[in-house]
Amino acid sequence: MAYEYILVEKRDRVGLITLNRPEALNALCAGLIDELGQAVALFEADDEIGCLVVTGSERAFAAGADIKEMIGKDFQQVYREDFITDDWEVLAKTRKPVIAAVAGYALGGGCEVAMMCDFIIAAENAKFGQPEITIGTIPGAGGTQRLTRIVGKSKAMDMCLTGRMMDADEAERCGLVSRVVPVDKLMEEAMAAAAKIAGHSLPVTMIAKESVDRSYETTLSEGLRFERRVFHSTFALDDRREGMTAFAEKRKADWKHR
Ligand code: CO8
Repeated sequence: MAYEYILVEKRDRVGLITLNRPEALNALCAGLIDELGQAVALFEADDEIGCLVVTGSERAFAAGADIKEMIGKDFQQVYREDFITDDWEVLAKTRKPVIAAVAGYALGGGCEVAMMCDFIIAAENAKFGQPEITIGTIPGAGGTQRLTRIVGKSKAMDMCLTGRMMDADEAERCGLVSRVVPVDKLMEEAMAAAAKIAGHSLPVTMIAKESVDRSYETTLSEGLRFERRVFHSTFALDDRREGMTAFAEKRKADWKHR
């Protein structure tokens, strides 16, 4: 499929999506979001893919929603359109794991898209921020909600009210990113992590992701109950028997479901 704003590639069992609108620092125009949704849906349905990676350029993961596209909109229009429709949530809804590999700016909607992924690997030059307040609005795709759950109230308030950027080290300290690597190692690290994930049993991987995600939506006791039930459900899979047998026989597991 030919895309205008993204590049899409399959490497082994990893689906790589590169945001590719360099003239606007990958600002997330409607066309880009639409294409991102299409690419994610195709990888989600593709049995040869076990993990996705979303990245941008060395200069920018994405500098936010496209401000120029938003200038002319009024309340009536954004409300009726439910602007930032479900198209924007496509990464958050994907059942296969998604890694965000972030170099450069991840601002506004860019930071929000990164947070929709399952975890973020950042290059040393990454800069995260929710600068919407500086252009007279507020985050609209998770910047006040996901960010607060990830980094806590104080840091989220700081980011959303001042509009300042945080660098990769600060992002790692507060748990926004899982690892920080040199810029020239970002893709190697992200693709290796994705390949490792894609090398596991796919249903077990999806169950693990669903269980972690559940912790954001429920109480601890309900979450623990959910975890135990889905843990039990892995015992219905050939892959659970194969994984444990392979360990006992000191050999590599030969997964049936990938
Ligand atoms: N939208 C549109 N164009 C942009 C954006 C953007 N968010 N960011 C950068 N660009 C464009 C610039 O206009 C410029 O284009 P041109 O060359 O035609 O003038 C080009 O990209 C390069 O940018 P700069 O010249 O500004 O580059 P600098 O290196 O000087 O600065 C910055 C880089 C600091 C990243 C700067 O570009 C900047 O501040 N960008 C805007 C950041 C921002 O405010 N982002 C938040 C946007 S609002 C938002 O995301 C709300 C999300 C709500 C959910 C989604 C709803 C759809």
